[in-house]
Amino acid sequence: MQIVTSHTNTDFDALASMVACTCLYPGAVGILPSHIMPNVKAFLAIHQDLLRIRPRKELDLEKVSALIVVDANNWNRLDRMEALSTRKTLDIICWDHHMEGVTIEGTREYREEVGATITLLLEEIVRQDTPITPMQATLFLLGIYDDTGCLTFSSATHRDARMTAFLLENGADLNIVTAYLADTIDDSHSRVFSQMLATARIFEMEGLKIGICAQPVESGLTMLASLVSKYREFKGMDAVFGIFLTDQNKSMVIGRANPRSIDVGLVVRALGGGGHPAAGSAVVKGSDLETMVNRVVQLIHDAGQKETLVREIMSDPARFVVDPSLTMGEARKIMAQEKLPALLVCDKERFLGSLSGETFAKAERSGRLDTSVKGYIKSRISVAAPEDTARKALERMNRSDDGLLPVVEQDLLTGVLTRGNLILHIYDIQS
Ligand SMILES: [Mn+2]
Repeated sequence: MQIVTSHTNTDFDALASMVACTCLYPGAVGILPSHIMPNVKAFLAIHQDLLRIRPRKELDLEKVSALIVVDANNWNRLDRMEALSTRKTLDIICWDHHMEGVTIEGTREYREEVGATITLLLEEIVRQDTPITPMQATLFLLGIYDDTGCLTFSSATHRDARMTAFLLENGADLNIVTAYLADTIDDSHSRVFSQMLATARIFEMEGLKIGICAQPVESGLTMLASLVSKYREFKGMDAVFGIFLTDQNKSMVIGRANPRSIDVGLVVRALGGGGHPAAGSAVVKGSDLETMVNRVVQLIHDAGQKETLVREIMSDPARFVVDPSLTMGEARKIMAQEKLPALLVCDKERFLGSLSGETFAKAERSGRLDTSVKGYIKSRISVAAPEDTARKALERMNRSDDGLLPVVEQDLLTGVLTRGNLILHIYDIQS
């Protein structure tokens, strides 16, 4: 008998991947681990008869001739399958997206870094043109959404998104998907969350509100990243780091931040993990909670020091600059020709202020385009200094009507910060 199984605490990605295998491998029977996530249990309560899946307790290991393992790479994570690990002739196929800590060695391995294991199986379903029902499409979409936070986690890839489109084309029902995803937080998550609320350490750093939540959690508990995100939203923090001790000497560090605050990626990369300015995580071995908290706090301070400064991202202001001797008509022509959002008026290098499109419209309405720009210069405007942080400049930009910030140092115009500069910075694109 060929069986397909997955990890205990079975989540939707695991269940979806098992069911996909029953489509791809005719005759394969899904073996459901004894402990499954509550929302998966709720789904099965209605759908189980439609799926080729049996509970673990009905399985006789002696009868197993071939094994397919999905969404798991370690014998410890399966439900009492160790006896198979030493069976020499057993054919093992692995479909998985966990790259670290592999102990199950397959005869054939399909292990790739995508957001959900079901994505890899769906690509195979598309290749083989295997038909799927709308009910299966719905379950498969639950698998992708459950593992990728509805495609919002940084682990999500374009491949997961492409398979999401394929499932929607094949009748996946979003009403059912949301109904089952809504239940993904259970009692153990509530306990972790209350603990976060009660024990988090909160501190301020250069005007940023930062929280650190450190606690032991039961191993295998998923959704910790969502709890960190929820906590940050709930408390209105700029950045939050969750440090979760998952067993004796392993902790998971998860960071979530407003992209305009500190760079989470810098912190988690220093711990051997990965991520982006707004989200990232790392698994650290061999440290107790207190040591980890101190390390993370230190790294947050270091990351604060490495903030991008205005002078590193600003542009040369030359094309925005006009002389105060011009008339409004002449200045307006330059602005239109160069397609600029505003002009900066400088007497030599001394910055006097700006001229906006609105000002020109006003001058035109009153028939005063032939008068000097001097009377129209707006001097009370938002500016930035070269040593300001890009984060501070972003806030200033919210208050700028012109969509640009003159960079001024001791009355002299040294640069200009445009929306383009800030976009390149936020999206971390090298210009
Ligand atoms: Mn998974």
